[in-house]
Amino acid sequence: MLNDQLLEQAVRALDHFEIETPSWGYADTGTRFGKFFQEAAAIDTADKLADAGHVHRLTGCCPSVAVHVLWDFSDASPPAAVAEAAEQHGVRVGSINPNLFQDQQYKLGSFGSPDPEAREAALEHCVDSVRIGQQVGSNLVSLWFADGTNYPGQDSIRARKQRFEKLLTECHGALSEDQMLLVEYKPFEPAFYHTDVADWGMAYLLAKKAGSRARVLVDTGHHYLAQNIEQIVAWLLDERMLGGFHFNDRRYADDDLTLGSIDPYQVFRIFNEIHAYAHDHGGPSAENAYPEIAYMVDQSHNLKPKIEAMIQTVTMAQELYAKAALVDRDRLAGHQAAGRIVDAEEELRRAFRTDVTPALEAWRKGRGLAACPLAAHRESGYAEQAAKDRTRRRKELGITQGASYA
Ligand code: PSV
Ligand code: MN
Ligand code: MN
Repeated sequence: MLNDQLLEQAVRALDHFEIETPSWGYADTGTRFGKFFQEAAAIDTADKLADAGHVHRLTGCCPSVAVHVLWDFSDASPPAAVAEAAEQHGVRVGSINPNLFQDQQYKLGSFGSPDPEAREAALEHCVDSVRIGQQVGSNLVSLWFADGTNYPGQDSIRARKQRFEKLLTECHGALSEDQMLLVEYKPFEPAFYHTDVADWGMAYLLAKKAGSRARVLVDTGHHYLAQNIEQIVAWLLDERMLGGFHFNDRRYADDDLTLGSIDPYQVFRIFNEIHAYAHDHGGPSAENAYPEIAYMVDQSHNLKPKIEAMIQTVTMAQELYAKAALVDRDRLAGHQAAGRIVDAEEELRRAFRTDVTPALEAWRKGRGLAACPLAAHRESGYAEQAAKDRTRRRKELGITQGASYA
C-alpha cells in the first residue's frame, strides 16, 4: 500500500527522471521484412520534433530528442534549423547518433573495416557529429556500430579491435570539455558470426581506452536472452561507467518493443540497482547521489501508433522507476546481512506490487498535467489532425509513404 511517506518517496524519485525520445520512433519504421505505414507518422524532422514536443507536453518528462545524423540533418535541415525547430516545439536536441551502417562503403564495417578509406570516412562522420553536437548545444554523442563479420576467417578479430581502439580515441579527442561519448553494444545483427562491440565488457574496455569522457550505453534489447542485465548495470554503476540506456523490450532478439511490455520486472530490477546505488551514495536527496545517466527510448515497433507507443514506454518507465524507489533499503540490507533470502526477495516484490498510480498522478498534478497522458493524447485529436495534414502533404510533395524520412 502507498502510505503518505511512500507516496512522497515515489513522487520525489520522478522529479529527477527525464527520458529522451528518439526522432526515429515517430517515423514509419518496421522490420526488415516490411513496413506497415501509418498516416500520422512523421514525414520529416520537423514532424518528428513536433511529435516529440507533443509527448513532452503530455508527460512532462521528455524534454530532449535523440537525432540520427543521416536521417535528421541535410542541406535543407541543417543543425541550427533543427535546434531552432526543436525549441519552437518546446524540446531540445539530445544525443547525436552518427550513422555508420547505411552507406555502401560500410559493407565490411566502419571503425573496424579493413578498408582504410571506409575507416577514414567513418571517423570523419563521427567528428562531424561531435561538431554538430557543439553547434546544437547537445553534450552526448552516442555510437552504435553494426561492425562485425559474417563468416569465420572473414577478417582478423584482433586487428579490428585495434582499429576500434585507435579511432574511438581519435573521436574522443574531438570532444569538447562538456561532451560525452557513449559506446553501445549489441551481440549480433547485422553481423552474424562476430560483432566487434558485442557486449558490455567490450564496450567498457573500448570506452576506457578512448578517454575519460566515454561511457557505456546499455540498450535493454541488446543481450542474449538469459543475460542478467541488472548485474551489468550494477557493475557499470560501481565502475562509474554507466552512461545511459536505450529503453525497449524484446521477447527474442533486438525486437524494439515498447518498454516493459514483455518483462516489466526486469526493468524494475534494473531501476532497483540505480536507486540502491543512490542510497549507498548519500541517499536519494543527496546531491550527486544519482550518477548522470542518459535515459533514452530506442523503439521501432511496426504496428502500434507511434505517439501512443512512445507515451506507453515513457509512462511505463516512470511507473517502474517509482516502484523501484519504494524498496526499503535499510530493511533489505538487514535481510541481506542475516541471510534472510525470502524476506530480501519479498522486499523487492512488495515494492514491485505496489500500485504507484496515485504517485504518478500526484506528480503530474504538481506540474499541471493530465493524470493519464495516453487518455489526454487520445482526447487531444493530435493524431487525427496529423494523419490529415500529413496525408495531404505527402500528396502535395508526391511522396510515397515510408520512402523518405529526411
Ligand atoms: C541498433 O540496433 C540500435 O539500437 C542503435 O541504437 C541505433 O542507433 C538504433 O538502433 C537505430 O538504428
Ligand atoms: Mn539502441
Ligand atoms: Mn537496437
